[in-house]
Amino acid sequence: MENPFYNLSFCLSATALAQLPADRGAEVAFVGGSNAGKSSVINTIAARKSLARTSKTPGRTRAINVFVLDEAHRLMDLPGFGYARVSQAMKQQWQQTLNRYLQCRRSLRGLVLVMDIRRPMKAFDLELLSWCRDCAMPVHVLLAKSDKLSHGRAAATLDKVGSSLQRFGPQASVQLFSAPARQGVEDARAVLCDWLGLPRAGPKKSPGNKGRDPGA
Ligand SMILES: Nc1nc2c(ncn2[C@@H]2O[C@H](COP(=O)(O)OP(=O)(O)O)[C@@H](O)[C@H]2O)c(=O)[nH]1
Ligand SMILES: [Mg+2]
Repeated sequence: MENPFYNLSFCLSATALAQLPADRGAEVAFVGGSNAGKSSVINTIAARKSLARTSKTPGRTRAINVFVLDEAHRLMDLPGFGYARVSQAMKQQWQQTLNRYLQCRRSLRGLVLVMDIRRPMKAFDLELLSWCRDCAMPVHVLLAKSDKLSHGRAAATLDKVGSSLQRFGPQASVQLFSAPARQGVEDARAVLCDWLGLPRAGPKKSPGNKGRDPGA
């Protein structure tokens, strides 16, 4: 079946919430530390090379990049947290913008939390997971760059993160992901399709998933 995300297109870069598209339909937000691999995940899910810009320099993105499938379905690439080389005041302003986005956006259906598999569950990640638990927001963790570890170490990290996720509620799940190896792409698409209310493409089984059955 056709990949429903192939038709994603860049819509706009918002530096303030007022610039976002009208709060209607359904959207999924991608969050995570700078350089974790968010843009690469979006490109891989869309099967497009440079839809979202990928960077070797952490902290470049200072805007919410909005990608649209159609009027009612969007993916939001949120600015990286953590290492952005900006002033303290600007960081605080961003934090407020993001908090407001997370708290007020009614079309937000779930968060994809991207972590570099070599540095998972940082302070920011834990904070976000707690927030998701407290407001019952679905969150799907991608342990990105899984190709950077051996299969054994990647599997062990998946198990470990899967167990730690249990205290963050039943709406939290995790899988491995690699952009160059195309690992976990179908599983990630299936989660997005479920959240966005789109028909799924591709196979239904998902051996790499822990904590949530996307077939349920
Ligand atoms: N080996 C490997 N490198 C990756 C992967 N995903 C991203 N990268 C690299 O990590 C860096 C940051 O990726 P990017 O997608 O820009 O991260 P973002 O800041 O979270 O959007 C870039 O140099 C990417 O090429 C992956 O799955 N495997
Ligand atoms: Mg990026």
